[in-house]
Amino acid sequence: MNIKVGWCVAIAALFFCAASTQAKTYVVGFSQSDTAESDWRKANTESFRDAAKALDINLVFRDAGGNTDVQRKQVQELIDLKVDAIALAANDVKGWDEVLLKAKEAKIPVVLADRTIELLPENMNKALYVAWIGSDFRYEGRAAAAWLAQETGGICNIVEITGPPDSAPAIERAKGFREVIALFPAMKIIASKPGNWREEQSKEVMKEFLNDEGSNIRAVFDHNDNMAFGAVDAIEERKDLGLKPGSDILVIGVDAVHHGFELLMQKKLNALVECNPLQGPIVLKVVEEILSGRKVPPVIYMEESVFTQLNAAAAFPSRKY
Ligand code: GYE
Repeated sequence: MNIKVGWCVAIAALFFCAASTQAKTYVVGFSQSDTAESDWRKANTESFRDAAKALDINLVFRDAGGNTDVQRKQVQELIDLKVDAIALAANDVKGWDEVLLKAKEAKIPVVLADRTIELLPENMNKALYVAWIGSDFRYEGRAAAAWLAQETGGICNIVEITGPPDSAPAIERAKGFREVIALFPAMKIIASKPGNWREEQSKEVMKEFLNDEGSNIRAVFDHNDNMAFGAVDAIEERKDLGLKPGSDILVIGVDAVHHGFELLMQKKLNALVECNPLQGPIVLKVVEEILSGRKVPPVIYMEESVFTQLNAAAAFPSRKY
C-alpha cells in the first residue's frame, strides 16, 4: 500500500476511534403529568429541560395535561420511538403495569420522578422501574401537622384542601397529617375536599368551608402552595367574617414556591413544607448511570426543609424556584 493511502487509512481510523469514544447523546423520554397544574410542576418541567441541555441529553418531552389515560398513551409513544430511557412523573398511582411491562419488553429502563406508583402484586418483583427520585410525602404531611400542633398547643379545628385523591402526594400527605393530629384529641379535621392542586378550585372549596364553618375554622391544611393561595384569597374576600389569613386562620402549604415565600413574608401564610421540584439534574444523571451500566440507589430523596414567618426572609434570597 503506498504511503498516501496509508496516511488516509490512519486518519480515518483516528476519526473512527474519536467518534466511537465520544459520549453517546442519549435520547430520554420524559412523561410529565401536568405542567399547568401548579408552580411546583412548572419548576419541575423547567429543571428537566435545563438539565437535559447541560448534560447534552436529547429530551423527548410529553405532557399529559392531568389525564392518566393520555399519559399512558404517551409513555407507549416513547417506547415506540425507541428512546434510550424513560422518566415518568405519574399522574395517578395506579394503572401503570401494562405499559411498564411493554417498556421492559423493549429493554427501555424506566425511572420514576416525583410520583410513586402502585403495581399489581404479580408485577411487584419484575423490576418494572429501576429507581424512584422524589420527596417523602408522608413526612411532609407529618411535618405540617407537627408545626400546627406546636403552634396551637394541640387545640385546633382544621379544614383540609387536598390534591386529587388518586395521586401519591395527596394520599401520603393526608396519611402523614392524620398520623400526627391523632396524637392530639383536640385537633380535628372538620372538613376535607379536593382542590386538585389548582388555585381557583381551592378558592371555591375554601369559600364553601367559610360558608359552612366560618370562624369555627382555626387552620387550613393545603396539600400544595397554589391551593394555599386560593384559600388566602377566599378568606380575604369574606370581609363580613373579619378573619385574617395568617393569624385568625393559620394557613399551611406544601412546596415552598416563590409566591408562597412572598405571602409568608406578608404574614398571610404561616408555614410551607418544602417539596423540592428541581429533580431534573439528579433524575437525568441517574438515567445516564443506568445507561452506562452502573448501579444506582433504588430510592433517592430530595433535600427539603420547613419554612415559617420566622425564617422566610433569611431563606428567600437563595431560593431557586
Ligand atoms: O406538591 C404539587 C404538584 O407531585 C409533589 O404535584 C408533586 C405535587 C406538588 O402539582 O404542587
